[in-house]
Amino acid sequence: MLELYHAEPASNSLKVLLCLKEKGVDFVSHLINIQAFEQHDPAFLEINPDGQVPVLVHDGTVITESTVINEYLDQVFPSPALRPAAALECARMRIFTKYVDEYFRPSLSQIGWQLMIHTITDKLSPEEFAARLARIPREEKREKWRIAAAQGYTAEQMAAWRRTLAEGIGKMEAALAKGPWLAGPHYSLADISCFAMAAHMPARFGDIMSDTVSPRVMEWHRRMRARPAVAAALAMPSPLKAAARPMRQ
Ligand SMILES: N[C@@H](CCC(=O)N[C@@H](CS)C(=O)NCC(=O)O)C(=O)O
Repeated sequence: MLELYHAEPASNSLKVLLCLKEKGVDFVSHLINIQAFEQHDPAFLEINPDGQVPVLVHDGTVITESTVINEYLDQVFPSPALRPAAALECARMRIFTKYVDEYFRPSLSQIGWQLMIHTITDKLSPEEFAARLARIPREEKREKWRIAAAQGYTAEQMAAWRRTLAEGIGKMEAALAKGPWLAGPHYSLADISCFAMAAHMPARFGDIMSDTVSPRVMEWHRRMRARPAVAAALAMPSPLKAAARPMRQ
């Protein structure tokens, strides 16, 4: 049996949902509401002591890290293949998934955190917030929550993270000049990783991703959204949409 603990269909959770939907395998979905801090509940920490989603549980065995989960799924459910058979194309795929994990996703996450954290913390008293912070197992996550909720990040930090996003979109634009998909001729985990991060960027970062600045990426984005698996993943339940709280700019 496959079970996925995930948040709304965005970022790392969307990455694994896209892979599962592409494979067409059945799984039990456990929606973890990050806005309600459910990822730090003791019952969830027993599954993943890092207090993060997504988490795959396959026949009782826990697998963490979205990129690793997707490679695992591709090995266990080989059809349709999402890792190119050719060595060079597979290397290009991994360069994208590594770039997303090391640079693109952390930058997007820091910016997103700054913009949305007050929609969460405004509902809590300082004491309640301190109690929430104390439950976060990872030091760097505790710091991220604490700084964003208190003084916020500096304009220089925000600008540097935005530059990384622009750099990533630039890398995608360059790759799509050479082939229909990011790693080359075949749809792969590179497309899945990048789309999971860029899915909502045209609406929120129009200066970085638009028909004017990144026409090939936008055309790819439309092709991605037209895939039934992508539409199905994006249609998964979302506590954020349900709450429909505006982000602070
Ligand atoms: N490297 C991990 C990162 C996981 C991660 O940061 N997940 C976020 C959601 S996209 C999360 O659980 N955040 C809540 C928290 O850390 O409190 C992966 O790729 O799976």
